[in-house]
Amino acid sequence: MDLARRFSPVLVAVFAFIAAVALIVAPASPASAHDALATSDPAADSVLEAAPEAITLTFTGELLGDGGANAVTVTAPSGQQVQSGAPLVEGTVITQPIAPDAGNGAFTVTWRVVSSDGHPISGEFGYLVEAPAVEPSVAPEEQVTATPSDAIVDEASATPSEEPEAGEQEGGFRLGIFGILAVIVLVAAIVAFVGALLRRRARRGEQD
Ligand SMILES: [Cu+2]
Repeated sequence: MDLARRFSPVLVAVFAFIAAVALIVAPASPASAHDALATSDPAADSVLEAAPEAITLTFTGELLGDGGANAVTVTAPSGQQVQSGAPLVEGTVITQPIAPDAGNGAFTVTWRVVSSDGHPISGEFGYLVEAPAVEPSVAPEEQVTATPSDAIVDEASATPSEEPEAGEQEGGFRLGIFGILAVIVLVAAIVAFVGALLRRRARRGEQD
């Protein structure tokens, strides 16, 4: 009993130190485990000679949820959304069919999916469709110069994806709280440890 009372502050200090280390290390791993878009078909900023039948996005981790939790919208140059039906989710891949008569021009793909760690991630990219005109009177060279590919680059850079930044901020804020907690626990651990040492030294002094 006396022994337990003497060593309990040391044990508390040791457990507090372990808890502090756990608090520092633990929140860092889920924050860095966010999945990302690995590849897409069509690729970002690509120029296509035919309108795609679907948008296929491949992520670095398995997607959670069904078509309701994960969404892909495709916006035509007119501003009209041309995605057709719900997306199909299979492991790391989500496929979103597109209406067949989407036409030419700069399209914007906006996606929002549930990462394998349960957090939503989102992003946006563009692609350009330059299908040859049906009329044979138009020269192919004219078509290329008539639709500058700069438009799609401007659109991609002008509308940065805000969602991932918000997620990073959230992660940073959470890390901040855990960091403060960890420092408090660490300080408490040091105080308890030093206190225990001083008490032991004082007792030894009494005995000598
Ligand atoms: Cu996450």
